[in-house]
Amino acid sequence: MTDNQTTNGRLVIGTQRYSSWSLRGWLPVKLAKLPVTVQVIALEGAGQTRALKALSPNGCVPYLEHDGAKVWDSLAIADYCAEFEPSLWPQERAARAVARSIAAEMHSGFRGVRSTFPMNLGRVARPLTTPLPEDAVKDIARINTIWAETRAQFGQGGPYLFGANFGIADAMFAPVVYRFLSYAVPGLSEVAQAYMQAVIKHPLMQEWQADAAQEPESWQLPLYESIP
Ligand SMILES: N[C@@H](CCC(=O)N[C@@H](CS)C(=O)NCC(=O)O)C(=O)O
Repeated sequence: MTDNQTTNGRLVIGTQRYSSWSLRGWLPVKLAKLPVTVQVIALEGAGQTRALKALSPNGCVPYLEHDGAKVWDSLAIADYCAEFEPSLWPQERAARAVARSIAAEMHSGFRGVRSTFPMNLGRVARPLTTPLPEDAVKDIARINTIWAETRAQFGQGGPYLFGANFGIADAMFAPVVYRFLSYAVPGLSEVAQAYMQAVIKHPLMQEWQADAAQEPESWQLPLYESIP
């Protein structure tokens, strides 16, 4: 959105340092250039943010209001954005089927990675001091496979999962990239390393990181900052 454009709604997100689901919703909204203002709510941790409970239908972020439509849940927001910017999904049917499948797989799974490596943009390449739980190891292997297979089959035209366009599938995995880099997660292939570098260099990822760095220190939560 440019400064002289009229806004037509809002996207509510949580603390950018931590809120992985917010990042998944914010990226498609930005890519589709929906003219909405972004409202950031400080998360209280462990799903207990009181300000959110009365604000969005499911008490969670991301939450989008746009031109009379209300959309909650990151994947629903992504799909809503694709109505305005169809290139958020690959054009070709079989590629689009894979993109939808891996986006859904990310959205509904990978609890091992999520709970072991909470997103924290303030943590830089610092491995956990404890052994990785088995479910996290399994998730890492599966993500490695998804990235390798998708890049090999559909990625020839550029550095992202489906080539030159950073799309919804990339947006769904974007927080995973931050998590893997923050915790210097071991066992990632060269393809995965190259993909992660391409993702963090994307201008919108740089914008998100810059915004997160501006957040007040008082928004930081010991729950996430004290992970050894
Ligand atoms: N499945 C939802 C998950 C959303 C979610 O759990 N968001 C977290 C923040 S990352 C949240 O709003 N938690 C509620 C809270 O902090 O009170 C989605 O895809 O949007």
